[in-house]
Amino acid sequence: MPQAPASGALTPRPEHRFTFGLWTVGNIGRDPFGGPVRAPIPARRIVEQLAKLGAYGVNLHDNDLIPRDATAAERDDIVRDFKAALADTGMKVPMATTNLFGDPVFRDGAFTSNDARVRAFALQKTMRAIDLGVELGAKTYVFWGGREGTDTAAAKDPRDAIKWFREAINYLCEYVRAQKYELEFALEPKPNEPRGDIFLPTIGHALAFIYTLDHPDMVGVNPEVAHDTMAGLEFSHGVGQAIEAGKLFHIDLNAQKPGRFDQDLRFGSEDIKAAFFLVKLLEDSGYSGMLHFDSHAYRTEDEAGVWDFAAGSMRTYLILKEKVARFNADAEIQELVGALRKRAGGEALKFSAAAAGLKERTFDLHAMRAQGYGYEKLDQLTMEIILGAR
Ligand code: GLT
Ligand code: MN
Ligand code: MN
Repeated sequence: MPQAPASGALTPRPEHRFTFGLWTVGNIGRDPFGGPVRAPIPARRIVEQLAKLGAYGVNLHDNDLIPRDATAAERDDIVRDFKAALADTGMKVPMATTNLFGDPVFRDGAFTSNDARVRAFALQKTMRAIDLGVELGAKTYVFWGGREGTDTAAAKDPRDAIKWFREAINYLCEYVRAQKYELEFALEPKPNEPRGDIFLPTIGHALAFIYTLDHPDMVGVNPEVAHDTMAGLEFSHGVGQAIEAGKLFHIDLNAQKPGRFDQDLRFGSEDIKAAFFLVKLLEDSGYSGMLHFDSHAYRTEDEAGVWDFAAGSMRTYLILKEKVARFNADAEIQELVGALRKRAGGEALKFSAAAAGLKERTFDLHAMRAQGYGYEKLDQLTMEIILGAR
């Protein structure tokens, strides 16, 4: 008989490393067809409420905390109050980022704008936001290039855009080094929205770009469930490739139906099987970075619904983590998995001129063609774990 998870296992705690953005729980429900439906929640209340729910920390864009037109004195007051809220609750700011998409100046992009002055201004804004992030304790700095793209391919030669993007990231790596900050960069891919087409649209594009930088060791990725799902991709494959390359610096968890606008739904609320295998990958690989929920409550919700959304995001992760443990401990499943591993073999196919015997080897193609793999059974057993029947 299935057993209930150990008491407390589904209760979020700081050691689980769950984080939210100020902009996520603070989302006021604006969309292209309607204005806000919720009042902004003051930053202090967000910090206190997330701490109460068991989160580890809160992330922010410069302008989530500090209005665009704030004076230096206003900035300092806001930062002081925010730091006090962090100190009172023990909450951390592990990640920070720059808003390079809201201001009309970025309508043609920031690092890839066709206007050289805009590109320079984007660097200035980012350096200041990096200073703020570091002041708050951030160790990871995210770059989501929402406006880095085109609405018409007539606008830009993509080769120029990539060169400008590289120039900007190289510049900022040098800035971090010069300041002796302990900060890593994480590029966040997205295929489209708000631009018709965005540069570095997938995890693979971002990874390839990283190796062309002056300091590739400083830069990794921050993939998001919704963004790969929008592109019809299997998210866990991209995440797996990033982990294998040592480049998963951060992750944005949420949910999404394919073929739609960026929904940023509560983690696990769509495609529960994909969510299960994502949690399995993160847990089995020993990923030790932040588990950031980049999502927001349905537009139908009031503030109570926002906190239901936040609590639900963390609880679903923990439920799936418990299911993963059950999968890993299930004797029948492990027998199938063990047989597959045995078949996969340990020896790597490595070419050497001396051992050129492979060209002459005889294969039992008849048997190899006839064999089945047993995935129907394995998948069904997995589904039974997910559905609570095992
Ligand atoms: C924005 C976007 C997200 C990014 C955030 C970081 S901002 O909400 O939709 O995917 O992660 O800039
Ligand atoms: Mn998103
Ligand atoms: Mn995101």
